[in-house]
Amino acid sequence: MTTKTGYSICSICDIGCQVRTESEDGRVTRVIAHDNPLLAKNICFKGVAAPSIHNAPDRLRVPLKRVGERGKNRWQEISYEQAMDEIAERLKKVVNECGPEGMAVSTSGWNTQTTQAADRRFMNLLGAPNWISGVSLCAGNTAAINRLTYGWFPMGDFQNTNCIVLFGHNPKKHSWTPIYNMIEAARARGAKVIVLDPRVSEQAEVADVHLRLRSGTDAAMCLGWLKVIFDEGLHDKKFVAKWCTGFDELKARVDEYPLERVSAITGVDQALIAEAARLYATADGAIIPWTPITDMQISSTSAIRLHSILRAVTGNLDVVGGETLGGFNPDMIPESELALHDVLSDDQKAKQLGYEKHPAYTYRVAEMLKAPTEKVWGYPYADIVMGCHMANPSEVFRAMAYEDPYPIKAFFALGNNALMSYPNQHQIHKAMLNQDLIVAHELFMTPTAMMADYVLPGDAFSERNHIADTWSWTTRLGLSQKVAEPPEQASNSYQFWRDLAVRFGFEEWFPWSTHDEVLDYRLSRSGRSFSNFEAQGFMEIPPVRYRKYRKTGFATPSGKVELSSSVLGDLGFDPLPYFRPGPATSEEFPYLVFNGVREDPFFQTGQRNIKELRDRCPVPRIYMHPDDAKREALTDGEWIELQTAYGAVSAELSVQPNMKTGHLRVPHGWWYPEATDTETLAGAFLSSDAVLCSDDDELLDHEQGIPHFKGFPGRVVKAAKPDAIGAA
Ligand SMILES: Nc1nc2c(c(=O)[nH]1)N[C@H]1C(S)=C(S)[C@@H](COP(=O)(O)OP(=O)(O)OC[C@H]3O[C@@H](n4cnc5c(=O)[nH]c(N)nc54)[C@H](O)[C@@H]3O)O[C@H]1N2
Ligand SMILES: Nc1nc2c(c(=O)[nH]1)N[C@H]1C(S)=C(S)[C@@H](COP(=O)(O)OP(=O)(O)OC[C@H]3O[C@@H](n4cnc5c(=O)[nH]c(N)nc54)[C@H](O)[C@@H]3O)O[C@H]1N2
Ligand code: SF4
Ligand SMILES: [Mo]
Repeated sequence: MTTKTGYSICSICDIGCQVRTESEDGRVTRVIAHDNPLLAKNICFKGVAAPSIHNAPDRLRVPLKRVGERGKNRWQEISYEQAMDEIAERLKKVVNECGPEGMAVSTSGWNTQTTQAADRRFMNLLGAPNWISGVSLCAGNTAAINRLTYGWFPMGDFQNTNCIVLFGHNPKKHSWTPIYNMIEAARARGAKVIVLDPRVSEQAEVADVHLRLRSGTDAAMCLGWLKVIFDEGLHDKKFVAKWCTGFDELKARVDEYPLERVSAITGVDQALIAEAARLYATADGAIIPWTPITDMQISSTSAIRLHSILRAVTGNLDVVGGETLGGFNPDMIPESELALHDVLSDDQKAKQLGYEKHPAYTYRVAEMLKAPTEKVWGYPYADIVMGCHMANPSEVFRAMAYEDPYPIKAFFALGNNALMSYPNQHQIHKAMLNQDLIVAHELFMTPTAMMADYVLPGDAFSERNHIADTWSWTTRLGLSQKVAEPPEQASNSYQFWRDLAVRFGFEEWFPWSTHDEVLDYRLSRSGRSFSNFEAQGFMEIPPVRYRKYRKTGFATPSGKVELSSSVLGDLGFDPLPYFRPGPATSEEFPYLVFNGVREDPFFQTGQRNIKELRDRCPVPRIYMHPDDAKREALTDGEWIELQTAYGAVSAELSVQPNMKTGHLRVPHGWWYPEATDTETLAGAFLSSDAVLCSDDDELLDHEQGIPHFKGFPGRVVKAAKPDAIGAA
């Protein structure tokens, strides 16, 4: 028997813990804690379950070609080579008929790990601008908006901070474990924690200050904090005077938000708002860690900008205990370079959907930030958290469904359950039905894969080498080693794009014939290869350098922190942050619904097919306060339907005293792999939050085109458990 042990970057969820992985005869057998005591706690039960996931009996092992009607789950097994030949031919036909903009790609990249920007590289060579990603709703868009204020996306210094502000963000022991551990450690050192959450979440329960704001009102709350900070002179006046532009304009805007108004919008007591603002501003080292909550609101751009403005005006930027602007790791060639963004012509960039109406993370802004980005960070483009210059997903699905403003006829989903991972699932479904070619690259037969023409099996993290670079968010590099063998016909995502590129005559642009060769290339600037890296250790963290802007300025057009954004102003948007309310509740839809509260056993739409995880949470649950349940005559544990003007979700009712009255929580990502019913696509139309929200332009964040998932109107009714769900 051959046994192997290696370091792995777990990709079951996107926080990427480094763990130890063991295999026997090419099959992964165990995932265990790190051998370094500082990292040993960074593991959760999903990571431990990775062998069950990677060895699952329903794991895809052979390329499949659709034989039945689209979405009916009938397949023929074919070889990888045949699949790639046919995909290339069909894509060429689409490109001939529609132009390269007639192709769209959706990926998250968290889990496939291995793309190395080969998707962007291929698309840029082809002239295809319509790349979208789940990071449009999660961190990628935060990165793009942070760049407008100070040119990078900072990371909090958890080790040294005195105050942590969690805008809803609720890491738990089995949900983003490393962040949970860092918060616990900071708390143990005496750091204060402020939580803003409508619910008494796990983090709120132990917080120093808990602001139970109404869902969807974060931007107003931040404006209230700034009002207190400016009125009481708690801002860092020297830093503001020397390094910020637009202070007077910002102050005038903030004056429009006296605490009476902020309290009326958020539902939080004025004194408590002021207490929290003072605690944050006077902490001598405070952080607002990234949160997905403000990534998914109608005022998303303003809310993200307000976080960045709070960091800057309180002097927490690039200082010990505050938030550091990392820049690129000089030892690793960044994806920003590998992507070849300069090869895509200006004309094709301008065809990127979203460019006109919702440009904040499209190429349009990337071009505006090119010169300062190159000056400060050494590269013209900064792909931070993969995002920053992508198309607007809603516009892409509209073009796929209605061929407006032009047709998109080929769609690729790699490691991304696209059908359920954006707003307006009905439109995405319609979009998929109108395609000439859909390719899914997956570990399992998801609802998205069921809609494909070709389903290609991917490899899993135990089956490949990798160096995780946190997608340029930080400068840390982590080692991941292959200990197991992938299924024979499986590919990693780099291989997929390279094999397609070769079929398009782009071989000279892809001189690295395997993923391992790309890793060697990416390390070559430090004179090393992958094997040198693994021989040296499991992780590299370059020393942090503070206040780098003193030498370089900030990577914005003015070189300063732009409290009033010149880029937003030049694009015709309000350059100052503001609060915009979400759609109002009514007699018909009296509750404010928010999605999220991630379930410990699953990552997003995944793992419902893994028994040991599903047993921990067999069905989706909607949370409601006991007073609301009483009024609706509903009892804990019965099946209900949550309805909005756009769709409905079936789930079990969970009556919870820690909910805020008038609010409902709907989980994300539920489908039922055990359901054989293709009418609902294995239950994808029974309990998915993606059916609940519209993505009509007037309901999107103006600047980015982001939907409002936190605080939209809905109601609940009694309903039978849907038959398709079966015995689970
Ligand atoms: N409606 C709605 N949409 C959302 C959200 C929401 O709350 N509601 N949340 C947003 C957020 S926060 C995020 S982070 C994104 C997440 O969006 P995604 O990153 O797409 O997350 P998943 O739903 O887990 O889908 C990932 C898929 O990749 C597959 N996979 C896993 N590992 C590999 C691999 O190594 N190779 C390949 N080829 N495939 C692999 C899994 O089987 C799974 O089907 O969704 C966003 N979209
Ligand atoms: N086990 C597990 N862990 C995960 C994931 C997973 O799928 N499973 N997903 C990972 C990913 S990709 C992400 S993005 C994170 C997401 O996880 P979190 O950052 O924790 O975010 P959510 O789970 O969406 O919601 C967190 C809190 O936000 C509150 N909330 C709802 N609406 C609002 C609002 O409008 N304002 C404020 N301030 N608070 C509000 C909710 O009450 C809830 O307590 O989790 C990560 N961790
Ligand atoms: S928190 Fe769990 S699932 Fe996520 S990377 Fe760490 S071990 Fe893996
Ligand atoms: Mo996320």
